[in-house]
Amino acid sequence: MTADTVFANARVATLNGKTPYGLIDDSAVAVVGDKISWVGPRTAAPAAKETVDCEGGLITPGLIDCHTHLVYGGNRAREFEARLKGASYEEIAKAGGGIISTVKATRTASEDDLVASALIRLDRLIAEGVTTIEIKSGYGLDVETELKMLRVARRLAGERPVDIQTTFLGAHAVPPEYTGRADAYIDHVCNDMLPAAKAEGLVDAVDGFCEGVGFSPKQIEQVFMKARDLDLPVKLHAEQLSDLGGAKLAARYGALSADHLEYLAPDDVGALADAGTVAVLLPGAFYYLRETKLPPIDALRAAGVPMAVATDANPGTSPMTSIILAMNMACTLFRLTPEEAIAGATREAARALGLQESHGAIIPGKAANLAVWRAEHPAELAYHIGDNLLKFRVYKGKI
Ligand code: DI6
Ligand code: FE
Repeated sequence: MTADTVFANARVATLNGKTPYGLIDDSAVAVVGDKISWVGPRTAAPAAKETVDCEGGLITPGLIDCHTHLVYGGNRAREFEARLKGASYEEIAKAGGGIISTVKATRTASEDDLVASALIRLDRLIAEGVTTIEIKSGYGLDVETELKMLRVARRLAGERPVDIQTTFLGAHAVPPEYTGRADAYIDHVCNDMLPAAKAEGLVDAVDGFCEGVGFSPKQIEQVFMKARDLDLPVKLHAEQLSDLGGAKLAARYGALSADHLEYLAPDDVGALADAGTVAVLLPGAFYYLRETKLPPIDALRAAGVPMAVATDANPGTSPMTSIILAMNMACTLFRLTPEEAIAGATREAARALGLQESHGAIIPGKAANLAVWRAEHPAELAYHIGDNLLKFRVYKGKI
């Protein structure tokens, strides 16, 4: 069959999971409609209506940022100052700052304001070859604002050529009007907020913050049970600042992912492996909080837990909009190999979103979302600091 477009004169890192990077030298990728139809040696490429010369560049799957809080009002530069003067993230949260200060700014922002500020951040990710991004709610913490955030996130997909997955994070923090009544707030999340978001068709997955400054495993389990009733997959911010056993709970509910995991006990790694839950590593937050406890990478690797890498783009703990820097930090700070870091922002990130059948690798039948780089070897993508080697991006078959 004649292809619509062949991207030729390239080295292709298919990330097919079979050989290192799934690398094919002197190769081409063919596209029909919005799907990849063929990949292989250039000389065997099918006929095409159009051929694009990649000038010897490197083709990878379009990058996937599988954990972000991209939609929010305001910023937390003053909190950054306070932390540099010695206040801890948890102290600031307990004093009503932190997440709650972003909640206040997000509640007062209009939908258009939130779209405009998120687009600036989204454009930075797109400029680095990102073609799929997950965006969480969690700075509304009331029905109206949680729905507003999710609507804004969905609207972004109409503003730019990018796939957006939305995650409901009502259980992110206790809002001021529920101070001292966390259980009552969780009831509100389960009985009102999540059903309303689901009814509007705004939810692809359900997340929570299982932490001393967030919610207990028992409270998170209420939310997970509700998600199960509503037939929604779950994921969890687990073991970021302390070990409450969140990852085990997530695994018990067959979570798509458990995220952060700095304080994960090596004994709990097996539960993630058995459940097929992806470990999403967020080195930007580790760096920004000057954390010193490393996630148990060797144990995760040895158990065969899939590892994804994401920005955690958020105003408090990771004001970062570079997936390339996240891949670099995953190598320098967490000692991932460049191959693991790149798989972490493509194939394994797709798995963390439940999109492994359709996204994250250059395999016929998958979405024709590609990134073409001014690079000879994929390790170059994780090697630079502050350099962006992107030549161009292909989304649904189109440059
Ligand atoms: N963990 C994080 O790193 C972000 N949320 C979470 O549960 C931080 C959110 C914030 O501080 O605004
Ligand atoms: Fe997060």
